[in-house]
Order: sequence, then structure tokens, then C-alpha cells
Amino acid sequence: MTCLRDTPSPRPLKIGITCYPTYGGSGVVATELGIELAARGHQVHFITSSAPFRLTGREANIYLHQVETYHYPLFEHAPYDLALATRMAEVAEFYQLDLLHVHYAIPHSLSAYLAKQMLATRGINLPFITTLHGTDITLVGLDRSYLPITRFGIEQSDGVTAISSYLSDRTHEAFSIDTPIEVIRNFVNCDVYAHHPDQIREMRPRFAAPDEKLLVHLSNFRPVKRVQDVIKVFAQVAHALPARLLLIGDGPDRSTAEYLARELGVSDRIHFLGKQDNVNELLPLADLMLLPSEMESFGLAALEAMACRVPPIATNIGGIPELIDHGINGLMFPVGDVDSMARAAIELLGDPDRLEAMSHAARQTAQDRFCTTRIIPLYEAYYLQILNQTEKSKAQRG
Ligand code: GMT
Repeated sequence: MTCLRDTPSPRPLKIGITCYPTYGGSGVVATELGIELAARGHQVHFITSSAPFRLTGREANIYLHQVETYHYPLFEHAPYDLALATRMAEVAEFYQLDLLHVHYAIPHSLSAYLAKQMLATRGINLPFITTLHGTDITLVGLDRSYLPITRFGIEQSDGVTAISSYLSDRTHEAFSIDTPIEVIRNFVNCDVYAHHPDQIREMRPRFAAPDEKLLVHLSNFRPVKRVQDVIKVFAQVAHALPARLLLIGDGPDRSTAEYLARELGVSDRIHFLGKQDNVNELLPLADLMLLPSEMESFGLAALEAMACRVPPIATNIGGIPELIDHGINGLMFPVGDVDSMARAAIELLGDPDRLEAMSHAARQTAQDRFCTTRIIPLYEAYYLQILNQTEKSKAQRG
């Protein structure tokens, strides 16, 4: 089965996308969405502070508009949000965008709101959609200094989507709003994220000997990811059986993780790879993924691993239960329950038949429920719904 890249859309749109281009899952989702939309014939304009890191530069129908922030000695902090709003308005007018789709509420929904207001004074209508990803609500958005403006950005959006039912419910509850939120979950291209035996045979010996099990963790090494728990779980596994760990990503907790690995006597069994572009080639090399996060509104890293036939051992928080069926396509444990996670990993790695069944089910879940084939049309339908709504209300206003 192919994942849709060559299926043209019945109604090509001109879409502006804004995201954090270099960090985190929201940027990954926004970039992959832009790539998939462009492959279906939409014209996609990224309006960002730098080029999104998953773009190769070879994609057709994709245009990049870098936001330049003017630095003046008087400004303690250069006003990026205003520069972004200005660029959004310019690009929307020059390229006649149908809509803007911003990822992560702060500050992108506010910049989009300003751009929309600027254009309205010139008789141009620019609807904008905000996609909520998680920490924009659960951490940053709930900080007192940001809460009212995050709520405002959500309420002023022409459309709002969230990446899980959990995040939609949490947003309604935490901000006491009744704005409709469309749940469109994270997705993965199952052609790109896949288990290719030849490639695995070639690459895996770089990281593990034939008799060794390989575990993997992928994140931005923020405290919310509990990378120390990854090291603690792995240390127990490595003391029970021959194993190695691939750590993909970088961030503030990396040196703490390196220090802990030395303390627990497993640093020589861990490959700290840092930030990598070819995540789709690295994930399938592993037997298991570890994702012991304090919070995940969805858990994109787990989904990408599952598409590569790598079952996750994760925490049962946030939107993770919308992805993992415990014992079927992965395993879930309470946050911080390192001993249970380690015990489960050791048992699973020692039971090839059960591991094989879980790997198969993980891939099946990614394909059947979260593949681009299923999710991209949901975004397209939502764009049309919002465009129709805004057209209708414009006509009613006369
Ligand atoms: O935690 C991250 O990786 C960063 C964060 C972001 O907004 O960039 O990720 C969030 O968005 C991802 C993509 O939609 C989700 O899969 C992650 O679960 C979510 N992270 C958290 O909720 C902590």
C-alpha cells in the first residue's frame, strides 16, 4: 500500500503554514503536513524563522518565506511576533493564500490574528486555523502570564484542531472555553517510516552485535521526557541481557543523562547520536522504544517507531492511550515506574514470539489508524469546512 503522495487533491488550495521549524514534534507535524499537502497538489508556503528541518529542498509546490526580525539596540527582545504577523500578511496578499494554518498556539495564533486584522482593513479575508500540540496548552499556555492571551488566540481562530481527544478536553477544561475543537491526530507516512530488512542488515551492525538487543529513545531531551528514566530502565535491561541503547535527539537534559549513564556503568553501551535527520532509517534498527514521558499529548515519536515495527514502552498519560493498546501494540506504565518498565522490557525481549506479535500489531495500528492516507484528507476536509463557514458569514454580513 502506498501512502498517498501522488494522489491529487480535488480542490488545490494555497496554504500558509507557520511552526517552530527546528524543534519539537509540532514542527515535525507541520512540516510533514506541508510535504504531504504539496504532494497532493496544494501550494504550500512556510512562513517561519528558518527552513523547517525535515524539508529536503527537493519538494515541488513548497515555498519558504523566512521571517527577518529587525534588531535595534533599544529592543531588549526583538519583536519576532510582529515581524511574523507582517510577513504573514505580505505573503497572504502577494500569493493570494486561501488560509493560514499555524502550529502551536503561542505566539503563532496571535501573529495570525494580527495579520488577519491588517488585511481586513484592505478588504482581504484571511481565515486562520490553529493546531494545538500539547505544551502550548499543558505547560506554557497555563502559565498565568500567557493564559489570557492563549485563550484569546484560540477563541479568535477561525478553526482549531487538537492532536488528541485528551488535548481537546484539557483545553476546554483549562481555559473554560466552548470553542469547537476538531480532533485530528498525529500521522505518519508508512512508506517513509517502515521496516526495510536490507537497510537494517546494513546499518544495524554499526550499533549492536547480532546477539545484542537494541533499544531506542527519541526526543528533545526536555525535563517532560524524563530521559533519566530512559537511562535507569536501560541500565536494568543491560544488566539482565546483552543490550545497547540508541539515544536520538538533544536538549537540556542530555548532559544529565550522560552523567547518569556513567554512574550506572552503562555509558559504553549507549550511543548518544544527538539530533539526526534520518530518524526513519534509525528507528527500524531497534527492537523496542522507550518513552517514559511525564506528559505526551499524543506521542508522535512512539507512532513513528510503531510504523517501523518497533513497539513502545511508554507511560499511560495524556493522549498515549489513544495510540497504544496495552499488551497488544505496546506497553504502558505509570509515570516514574522504572522497575515495571524494565521488567516488562526484559520479559518482552526474552520472548521472541510475543515481541514479533507486538511489532506486527504496532505496524498495523500505524497503517490502519494513523497513516497519512487516513489523516491528510481530514485536514483537507477541515480546511474546506472553515473556508465555507467564513465565506458564508461574509455573505451574511453583506
Ligand atoms: O514534546 C515535544 O516533543 C514538543 C511538543 C511540540 O509541541 O513541539 O510536542 C507535542 O506535539 C507533538 C506533535 O503533535 C506530540 O506528539 C507530543 O506528544 C507533544 N508533546 C507533549 O505533549 C509533551
